[in-house]
Amino acid sequence: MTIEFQVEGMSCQHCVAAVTNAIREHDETAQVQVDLASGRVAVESAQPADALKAAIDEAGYTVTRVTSGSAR
Ligand SMILES: [Cu+2]
Repeated sequence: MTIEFQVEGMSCQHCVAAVTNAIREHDETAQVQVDLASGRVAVESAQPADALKAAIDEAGYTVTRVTSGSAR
């Protein structure tokens, strides 16, 4: 399933890596795509959106919106 997060607080590639790693720590098989300019993080994962959101929160970033897409 593809889950899209709108994330606040990412300002550079370090933040992109931090968010990516936080998600990967939770699900090492997750595909993570971060668009720094828009703050959009697309995650391909079988994990529940809530758990992935919590991982992003714990990394110190704010998730303002979660959109779950259909399975690919
Ligand atoms: Cu940064």
